Amino acid sequence: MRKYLLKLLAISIIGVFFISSCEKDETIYQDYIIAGSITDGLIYHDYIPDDTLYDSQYKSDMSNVERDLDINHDGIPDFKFISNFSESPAHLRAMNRIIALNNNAIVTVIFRSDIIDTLMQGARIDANSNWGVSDCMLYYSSFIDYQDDVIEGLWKNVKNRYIGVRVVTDDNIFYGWIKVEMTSFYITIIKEFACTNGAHE
Ligand SMILES: [Ca+2]
Repeated sequence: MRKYLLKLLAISIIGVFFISSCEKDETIYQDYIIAGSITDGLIYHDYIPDDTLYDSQYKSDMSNVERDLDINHDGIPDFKFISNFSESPAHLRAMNRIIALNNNAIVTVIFRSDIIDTLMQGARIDANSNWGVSDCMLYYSSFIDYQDDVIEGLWKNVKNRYIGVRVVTDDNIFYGWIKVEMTSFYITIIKEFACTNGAHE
């Protein structure tokens, strides 16, 4: 009987530890973030309406639209979206890229440290993600005389995917995601973003 009670007690203790460790993972989110997660405790911003990076006034001249994002809401811009578009009878060029400012970084694909990955909802973003160079491409296409062309990037016509980001300050690291869509190959739409409250290293 005593042996049975001890066994029951041991199982109960393990159970309590297991449950509390699960709760911890769901509520703290210090060292990682899950793409698409808007759990309590995260810094979150929803664009209403969505922010469309498009200059409706462009004609044949170069059009340039920029946006600064302050992901961790500390008043310091963290990422700069840049959308260029130019067109003439002989050429067409569209470039949509993001600059990681200061010491911040963007999750890129393994084979190119300047091509932004298209993360699915539920993807984990943490220290082990593939962090790229500061100047990264969403999508770039250039056609000259409608013959030569350059195409780079993965975001053409992409919806419901996420950009993984990291903001590094003097004493904190913040992990975040940005939900972006691209209409056709040249219009970037920023929809929402979230960020941890800072992981003490
Ligand atoms: Ca900031």
